[in-house]
Amino acid sequence: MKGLVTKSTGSWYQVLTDEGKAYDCRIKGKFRTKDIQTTNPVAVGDWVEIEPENEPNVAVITLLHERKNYIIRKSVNLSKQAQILAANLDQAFLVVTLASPYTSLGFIDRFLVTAEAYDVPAGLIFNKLDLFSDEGLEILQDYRLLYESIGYPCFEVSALRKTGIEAVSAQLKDKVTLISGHSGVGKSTLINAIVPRADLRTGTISDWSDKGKHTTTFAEMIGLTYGGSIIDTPGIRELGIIDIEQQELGHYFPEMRERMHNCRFSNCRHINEPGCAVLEAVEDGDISASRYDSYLSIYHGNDTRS
Ligand SMILES: Nc1nc2c(ncn2[C@@H]2O[C@H](COP(=O)(O)OP(=O)(O)OP(=O)(O)O)[C@@H](O)[C@H]2O)c(=O)[nH]1
Ligand SMILES: [Mg+2]
Ligand SMILES: [Zn+2]
Repeated sequence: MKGLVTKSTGSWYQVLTDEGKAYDCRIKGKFRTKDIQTTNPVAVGDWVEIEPENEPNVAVITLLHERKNYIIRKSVNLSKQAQILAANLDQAFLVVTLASPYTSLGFIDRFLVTAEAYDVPAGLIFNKLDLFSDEGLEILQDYRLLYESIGYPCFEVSALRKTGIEAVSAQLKDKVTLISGHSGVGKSTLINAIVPRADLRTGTISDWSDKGKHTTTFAEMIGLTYGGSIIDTPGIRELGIIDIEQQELGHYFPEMRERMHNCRFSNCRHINEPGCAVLEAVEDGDISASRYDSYLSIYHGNDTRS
């Protein structure tokens, strides 16, 4: 029987079959993702084959269907291991807050690079607008201009006050969407604002001051009545990038990608080469210094800082 993985706790998976029946499943056998060692062989969004067990609504996952794409990150402690956040995505949004907690530009860029590398269209949702000072709103406009000019859709919301929600909802129609971001940025609060019946557990005020505390502990897919689905995930503290060669990194920065064919050398690393079109654009301010800093940071392997 074919089914869709809608929830994953790490050891148990909830699988929804085409007939709309939900099964609690365990995995049987070995599942591999290319040559990458993953902590979770099966992820939310995966299509799998299941075989029902003797108990009602219990089954085993026997086969993993090929993925269209996925978002993956290096595990924080086990450097050889990777974690698949979700699979078969139409788009991925990073929920960003500029205070409580702070999301750095480096973190945003690592998320966008990962999405580019794994062929998932990405965008940014700036949350907690109700907390922004005038100065904060100005910084926000700078960020928004920067990322929209590169081609990433940006949204501004207050999940708590339920402002700006309609525009996000419209963007989700008929698509499978991953929601990611640091713990406490308001991912579950936002999804509750979009889908009230989801009734996801959200943090209390004291929770987010402690970045180590996660309110959401497993990934879960929630269907939208108007078509499509949205995936809530546990907060991530660090976003380690795996599996990207230094030589291909520039391709995952769209503003570099569109200029690098003008570099004098075809194997230009865009670091100190003469006639580098990317460096020229950085000097002219056509490529933002923060984006270029992120490029250098990932290039040199300083890629796990939050
Ligand atoms: N002021 C304000 N607070 C918000 C907003 N959205 C969420 N919060 C608060 O931020 C805290 C964390 O919200 P959650 O939705 O649990 O955050 P999360 O991103 O799901 O966190 P994890 O599940 O730990 O990854 C809660 O206290 C929310 O009430 C907002 O728009 N404005
Ligand atoms: Mg949550
Ligand atoms: Zn170059």
